[in-house]
Amino acid sequence: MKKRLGVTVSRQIMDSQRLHPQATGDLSGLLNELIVAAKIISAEVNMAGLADILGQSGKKNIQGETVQKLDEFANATIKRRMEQCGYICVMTSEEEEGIIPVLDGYEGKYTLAFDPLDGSSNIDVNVSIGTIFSVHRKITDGPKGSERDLLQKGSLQVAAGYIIYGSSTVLVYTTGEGVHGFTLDPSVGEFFLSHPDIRIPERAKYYSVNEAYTNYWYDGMRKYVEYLKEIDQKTGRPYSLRYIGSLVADFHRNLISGGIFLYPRDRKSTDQPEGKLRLLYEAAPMAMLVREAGGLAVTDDGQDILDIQPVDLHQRVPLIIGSRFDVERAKRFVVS
Ligand code: P6P
Repeated sequence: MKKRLGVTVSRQIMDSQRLHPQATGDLSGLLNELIVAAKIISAEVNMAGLADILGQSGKKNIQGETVQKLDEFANATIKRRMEQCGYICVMTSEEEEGIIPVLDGYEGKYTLAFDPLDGSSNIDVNVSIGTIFSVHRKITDGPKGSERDLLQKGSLQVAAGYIIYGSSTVLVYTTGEGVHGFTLDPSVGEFFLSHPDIRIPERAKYYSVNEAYTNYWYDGMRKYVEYLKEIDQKTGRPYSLRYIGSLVADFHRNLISGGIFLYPRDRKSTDQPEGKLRLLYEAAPMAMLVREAGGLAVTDDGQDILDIQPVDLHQRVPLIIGSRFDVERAKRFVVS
């Protein structure tokens, strides 16, 4: 693909829409509304240090507003924007228990699942955090959306993506025609194409897992992670461990540089036996992105994340995701 300089994300969305003559423009509109929300959140995240300092004192921020917790702010920003955009019929947020309706008369043909600020525990230590989103088509009759419209397989997503608020704010998304990355130029408030047609390297350079939980893993997972520490015959060195503890940051690095991220089942846990990550807001959107970029995402039973039929808005799944060669090899260890 010829490198096109200065392409804005809005231009990319319109170009993609033109490839589908039957398109109504609703998906484009949905993405553009989400992008406005992302810009608002990005501005707030970048002020978080200052706002947070003021917030800790219980004072008002420099605009004289009451300081909100950033994840509450991000959640409210996306809800406020999307409930009246006219492109979705129902939403669900990682931050909220039940479904979130849209305003009467503003029902659209898509659904939205989102994690407004994943990794928010890292805000106070200035570690990258992110917003993750997943879009499906409405499948029930009538204008009102329902839980059934949200509980759809990841393979049926029409769009998925994330915005990572780090040293720069980067939007990465797919509508099923490749994965593209855009970097926000805050001086003009535009996302410009910076990572066209992202392909995850076939082989991982890094592995990302919280080794503090080693004693909670099943044998196959323990053996696999130990294997990664041996000298790799092909490269002559072991893998490097990189674990930030913020899924969007760990996933983004592995997507660009090649890596495998693992959040295994916990054989000792009673409340999180399936691990910590949620299917609708984290595993499924990341699985669509990685598949579109040439990678793979499975559970630690070897099941493709995209094939899982959700039964609960907040169900958790174990996740092995990243470079295809490495995920396939991990499956051979963990699938007993
Ligand atoms: P642990 C952040 O809280 C999060 O949901 C993901 O972003 C991240 O990958 C994971 O939890 C980290 O979990 O148990 O290693 O701290």
